[in-house]
Amino acid sequence: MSAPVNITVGSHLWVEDPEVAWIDGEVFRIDGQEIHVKTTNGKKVVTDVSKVFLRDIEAPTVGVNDMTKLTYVHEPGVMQNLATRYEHNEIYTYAGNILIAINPFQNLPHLFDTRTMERYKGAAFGELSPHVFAVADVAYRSMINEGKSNSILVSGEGGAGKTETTKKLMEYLAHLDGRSGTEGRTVEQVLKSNPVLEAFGNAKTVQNKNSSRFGKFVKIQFDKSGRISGAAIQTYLLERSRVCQISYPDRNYHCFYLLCAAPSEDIAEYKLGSPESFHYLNQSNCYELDGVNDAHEYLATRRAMDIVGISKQEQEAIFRIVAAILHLGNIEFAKGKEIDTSVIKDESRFHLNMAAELLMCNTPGLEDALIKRVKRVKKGNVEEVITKTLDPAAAVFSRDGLAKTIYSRLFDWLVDKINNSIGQDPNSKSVIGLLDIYGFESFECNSFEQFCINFANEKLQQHFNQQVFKMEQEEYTKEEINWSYIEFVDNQDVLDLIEKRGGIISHLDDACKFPKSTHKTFAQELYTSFTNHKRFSKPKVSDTDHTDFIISHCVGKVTYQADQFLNKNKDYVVAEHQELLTASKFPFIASLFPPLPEESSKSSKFYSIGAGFKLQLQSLMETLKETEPHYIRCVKPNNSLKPAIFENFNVINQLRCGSVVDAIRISSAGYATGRTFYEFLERFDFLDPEVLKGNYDDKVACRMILDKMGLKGYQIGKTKVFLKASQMAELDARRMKVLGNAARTIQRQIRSHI
Ligand code: AOV
Ligand code: MG
Repeated sequence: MSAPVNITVGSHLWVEDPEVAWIDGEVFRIDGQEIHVKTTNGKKVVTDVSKVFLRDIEAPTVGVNDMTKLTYVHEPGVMQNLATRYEHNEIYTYAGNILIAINPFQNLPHLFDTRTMERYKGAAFGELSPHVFAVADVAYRSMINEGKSNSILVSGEGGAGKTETTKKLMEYLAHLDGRSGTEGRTVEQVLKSNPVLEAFGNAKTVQNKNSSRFGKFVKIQFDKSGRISGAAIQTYLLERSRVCQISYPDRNYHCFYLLCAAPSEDIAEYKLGSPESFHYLNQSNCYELDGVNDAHEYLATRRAMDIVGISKQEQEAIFRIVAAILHLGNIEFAKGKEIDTSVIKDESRFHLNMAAELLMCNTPGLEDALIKRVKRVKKGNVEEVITKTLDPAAAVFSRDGLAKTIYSRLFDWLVDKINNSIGQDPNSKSVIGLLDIYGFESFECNSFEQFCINFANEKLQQHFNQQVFKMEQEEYTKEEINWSYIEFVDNQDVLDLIEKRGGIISHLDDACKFPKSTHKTFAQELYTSFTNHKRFSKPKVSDTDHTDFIISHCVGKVTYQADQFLNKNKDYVVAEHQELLTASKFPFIASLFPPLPEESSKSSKFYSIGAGFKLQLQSLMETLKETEPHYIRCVKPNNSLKPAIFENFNVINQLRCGSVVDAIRISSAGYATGRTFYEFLERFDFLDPEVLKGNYDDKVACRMILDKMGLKGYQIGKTKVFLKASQMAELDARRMKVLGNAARTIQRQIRSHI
């Protein structure tokens, strides 16, 4: 095969480059399959014809704001376009209906001020520069006009800007509501729920100094007049291990540091010291965040709590618990006199007392709950109670378990409280859902948390694929319109590997239920079950003790360490901990641990976190399927988290994972809307008086209207009319014009009657 006819000597091309990913150059020789290119950085490259892409030399120097308008849709073209725009601080670009948002890593206030919001209000999509506000506006209009719930799904890797983007969306929707102060209380509460949840659910990670460690789906409800009338926040799987275990350069949850920077009376009351003095914080010697004043944030969080309806008394209770957890973490254990037992070290008795005092449970009770386990053994008809003392390692495990349980109950309480306080509107039929989950993560050490986070991202990616590629193309086939199929990377196989019966979660649950299982037997099970699975592999290490496994995610390979999987998948509260906290004299704590039914209180029952998470995600996907989705794809331009640095390889990888180039291809080739003949006529029949007069077949009538409007390139399927976005916009504009004229005529008639 020789070079395609459209490549000749003198053609401008993109060729692969080890430093900048893609570089442009000019062809100076063609030898059959071989293309010789002189690149702009002075190199001469010989490459295969299948590896080059044509470059549009007439492309605008400032880039295009919708990449479906690119002359050639391919990876280097898309990369170049985004890079050029980013250089000009144009962080938003459309890929058809999808918004690509590149993290600016700097404040661009003019981009988000009230004036800008006003400009986007009601503006036709695509009329103004690409923006999150435009996406929110489309979702809002579509909800109002079509009476259908909409959702905006924000995705991207850790630190790409999802949470910030979601906040901008909320601010815009709040702006559309137009009320403030006491009149706009619900709106204020929805907005202020963010800082409260972030204080307790966000933390610094390698990727992001304000990383969300929980997923969040906020349903904002609107009343008939289009005003915000309620909201419901659903959260997903908070990372619990962080409460007890962190390593440099991470931090624990923000609230711990905020409390350590509280006014002196609070510090004195809770007997706190600097973060350095607490084990749960000093495992990483990162304490401060650049540009963040914890003392200031503490007060700001308190104010936000006031607004979301958390009373002063409840706030005291919350921070008292946070303090108790810090003291709990400082309780240390030494070997006891008897073999395999432990005692609390004398020097940490102060913290034991403080933790007991703050949790309002008696000190010996707390001590026992930490180091003793009671077993009931049946001997014939007699039940014997055996008390066993834990060894120091098990006691530490028990202490950390208690801290994590308390913290996660506290977090759930906060979410419930905020939901109750904002309130849900039972009459609302119009909802905009905003999804902001944790982004894909691949660290040096990846454990069960990363497994769940990445699983959630795969689910979301599948939803995107289904909406953008599968369903759309299936519809074209069904309607028998002319169409050449666009391939995309389906991730169904990764999801099967993780969540199907017989998949990783099933194996994990089996291992958790079977007392003799260890992480080694679990890993072995995985190795034998998935030997030939395309998405699964075992690292090549000679060490037989190794229990790592690799999943080939859509973002690339992630190596997971299996050693904590079993522990972390078990969601149970140790019976002794439950008893201790249920009996607390502190009503707030006792309410977090309501007594269990008699049966289950005796044993520490196991619930699978993995299986629970899977169900939560399934239900989220069901909810999303009922909505009209809008997608925002956040991109992290560099790993140094600095402005104005655009790392080509980094960006390309994110574009690949998000199937961005394919999505542009399908939007440029595909149709934005497919409406049934009936729906189409209902909306547009009056554009052609001829149609109104005659008794035409629906299909014929649709064609008559489209021809009369002079539209070309539309397609008529078996039951639907397919239009490009610009054609739909054109028809709508005509419709509004005709309707506007009609309204003016009526007004004139009314006036002349008065
Ligand atoms: P994420 O939500 O996608 O990560 P964030 O929304 O927290 O990422 O953004 C990370 C950081 O990038 C923020 O703290 C800001 O410093 C900066 N940033 C993002 N968007 C903007 C913007 N529009 N303007 C200015 N700065 C921005 V994670 O939660 O880690 O997946 O789990
Ligand atoms: Mg986030």
